[in-house]
Amino acid sequence: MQGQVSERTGFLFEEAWSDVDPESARITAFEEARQVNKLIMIASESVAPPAVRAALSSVFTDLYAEGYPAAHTTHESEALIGDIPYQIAYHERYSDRRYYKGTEFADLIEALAQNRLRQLFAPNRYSRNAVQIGPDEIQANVQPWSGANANTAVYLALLQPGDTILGLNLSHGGHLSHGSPANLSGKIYNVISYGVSPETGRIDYDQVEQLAHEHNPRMIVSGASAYPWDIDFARLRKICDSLPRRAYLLADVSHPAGLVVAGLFSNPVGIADVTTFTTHKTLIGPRAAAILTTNESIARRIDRAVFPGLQGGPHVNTIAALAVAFKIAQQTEFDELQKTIVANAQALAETLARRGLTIAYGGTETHLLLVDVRTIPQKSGVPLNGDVAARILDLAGVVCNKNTIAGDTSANFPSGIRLGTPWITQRGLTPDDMRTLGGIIADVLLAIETYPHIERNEVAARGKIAPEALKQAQAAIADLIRRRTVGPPEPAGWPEKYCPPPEQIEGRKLIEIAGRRARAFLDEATSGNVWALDAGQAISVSLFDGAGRDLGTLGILRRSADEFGMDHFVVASDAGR
Ligand code: DSN
Repeated sequence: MQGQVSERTGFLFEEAWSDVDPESARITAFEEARQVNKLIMIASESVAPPAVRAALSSVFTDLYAEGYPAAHTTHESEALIGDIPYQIAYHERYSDRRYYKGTEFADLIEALAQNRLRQLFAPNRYSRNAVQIGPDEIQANVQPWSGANANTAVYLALLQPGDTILGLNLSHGGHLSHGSPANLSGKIYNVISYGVSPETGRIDYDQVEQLAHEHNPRMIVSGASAYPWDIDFARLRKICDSLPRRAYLLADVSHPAGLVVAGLFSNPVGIADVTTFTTHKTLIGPRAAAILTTNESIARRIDRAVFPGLQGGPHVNTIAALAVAFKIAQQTEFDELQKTIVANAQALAETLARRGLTIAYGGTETHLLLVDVRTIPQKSGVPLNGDVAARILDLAGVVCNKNTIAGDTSANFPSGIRLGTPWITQRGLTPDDMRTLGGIIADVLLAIETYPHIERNEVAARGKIAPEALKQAQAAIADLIRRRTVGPPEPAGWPEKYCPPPEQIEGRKLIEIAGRRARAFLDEATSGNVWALDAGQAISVSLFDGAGRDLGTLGILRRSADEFGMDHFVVASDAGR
């Protein structure tokens, strides 16, 4: 049936995904199972609701729509945007600002997304915000493909190459696109970094002020990727305004955007010249970004910088998904979700601190926290690093990322791990569950033993955990997921997902061990000279545990290498061991 013209539509390639491409469908099914069977605590990730995903795979993916919607639609009410006879009559008479025809509905979907976004971020939604700005005073661009693009477009709109910008140091929780030397922003502009005060664990606003007066930046970039506190945009605004040549203030609220919408994080709109954010973190939308400003002239420059300055055609399907996500974010349940996200992060931080772990920056008032794993005492004297900690937590069923914290010099082996609560809160976990989860995470982190390993003439810190401790944590996570989370049922085939269970022959378990390092592994792990085995040969070896206790004998048979050149061995062991 593959490649045949469909009788239904007359198109080619109309088969189901798993028929047209079983390989990619299978990989995706495993990813689906992973998302159900692990607790995902990557602070920048969340679950896009099915309606958002449906919009992403809608027919809007088929379009080119370079340009922007007709000017009149961008400030019309939602009811008028949805008045199709009126809109089409208008379009037929005046057309629009796009370079291609066929974009009349793309115009409407983009206008809808812009309209909803302006409503969501109007600071006067919440009385706690000092600035009173209504939706009509906000200009929104919803075309950036992602966060780094949004920030780059703002730089392109407002700066000249070589201009000085002030941004939060990457290792203190800043973002690549805020002036890291590895990013375009760090190559084109003269970057001065500010940091977090070791005394307060908060951004050192006095240092920002002092650096600003010393270097006269054209822009102060605020916002962070791995920093747990609210940001004082008003103070930064004052610093910008106090300079001889008033600096622009950019607020990148990618991480807390959902919290801003729910009134749980300061809203920079109307204080900062420009606000940027991604839409797939706490905002639980599709992978994309948006730019807001209350200044019309800046808005025009930003529109030109996004297109044609930086990007070509917008991803209209993503814009449709943004419209859906912004509708979802208008609901009171969304505000409740954001409140629980923060309460969960705080309960988790408290639990971990009670178990003696060091919470970097002293706590959290947002959706994320950082644990300084280097401070966990180690018998070997080799400090634990975030890379090893995150890898072992992943094996236990908790997915997080290694992260630099203030004072770190290596991004590969930083001192911290970052834990975020959006995804697990969406799955229904509560602050009570955080106490259980915090206990499991602490058990794992405290059970890791480091050891030194020589790598390229340097001592690298490796880590290991006793199998019993790991198994206990895996079982506790699985139990928590089963008992306490909502979401799709466990997909079939899990947990025998990656490899089949061992075969049994005459009371012995047969385990296949294969791969590039299979030979080195078996040689290292057992008493036999596995290197000397030819294909078809077998030996009997002994196996010892960490304390040198004899675990019994194993038979090892070397098989022929497979088509990829990987070694294959069959290991026969006593069942039950
Ligand atoms: N990489 C994202 C994060 O995890 O914070 C930011 O772009």
